[in-house]
Amino acid sequence: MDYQFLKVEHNGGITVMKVSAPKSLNALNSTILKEMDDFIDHLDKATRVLIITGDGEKSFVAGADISEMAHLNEQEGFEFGRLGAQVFRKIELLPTPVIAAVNGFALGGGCELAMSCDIRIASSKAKFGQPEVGLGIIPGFSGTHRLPKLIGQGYAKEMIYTGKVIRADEALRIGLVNAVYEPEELMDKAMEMAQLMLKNAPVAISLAKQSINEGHDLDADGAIGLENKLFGKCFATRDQKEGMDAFLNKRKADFQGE
Ligand code: CO8
Repeated sequence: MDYQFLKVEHNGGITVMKVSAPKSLNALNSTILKEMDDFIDHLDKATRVLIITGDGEKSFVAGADISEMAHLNEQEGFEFGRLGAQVFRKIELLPTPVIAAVNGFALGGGCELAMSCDIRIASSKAKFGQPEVGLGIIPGFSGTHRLPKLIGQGYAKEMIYTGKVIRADEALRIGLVNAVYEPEELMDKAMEMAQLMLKNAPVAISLAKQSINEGHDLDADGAIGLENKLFGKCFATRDQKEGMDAFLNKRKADFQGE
């Protein structure tokens, strides 16, 4: 399907989705959020890794669209927030791994989009922040939930209360991103990481993702029990038979994702 604000490319099992609204530095309006929702719902079955990035050289996503939010009332604000939060939750729950390649501004809803992905890597020019309180609102696409989970309450509260914008090296230091690369290297590095994932068993990666995501919200016994159940499930897959047979016979595994 063709989208007005998303550019989608498929490359082997890797799909790249670029947010593309150059006039507003890729700020998210409700049309873009609905397009993303549709894109996630219809994600090509052949996709084994999704990379999300921003179009252009300056911005990943410069937040939710302030011109759209400016005149919302309480109910409309609630609904706009819910739309973004639901789309980002769908991204988080995708069975495939999702890499955010943060190529520039990741502010407000942009930082929240990156946080709904499994892994964030950034260009040295990227800038991160949750500047919402400066606009009289709070992070509304699940930033108050995900930021403290990722970087701890102290740093999250500092970022959210001050609204300050931090550089990529600071984002690396506090664990908001995994790695920082020169801007021209960023997409190659994202593809390289995706290629490493493609070598492995897709169902096992999905189950590992489920175990990490769901286990995080459980107590120790619950999380260990969940992992145990999902570990058992691996033995019902062909990929487990294939992976172990390949190892024992000193050949390369040919995983089918079954
Ligand atoms: N929304 C709408 N338009 C935007 C946005 C945005 N978030 N960001 C940039 N733009 C527009 C600018 O208005 C400008 O448009 P125009 O050319 O028509 O004047 C164009 O993009 C280029 O921007 P600048 O000229 O400002 O470019 P600079 O390089 O000078 O500055 C910045 C870049 C620093 C990124 C600056 O544009 C900026 O501060 N943008 C706003 C960043 C921001 O505050 N983001 C958070 C928004 S709030 C949010 O995301 C809340 C999420 C939860 C919502 C819950 C809903 C209830």
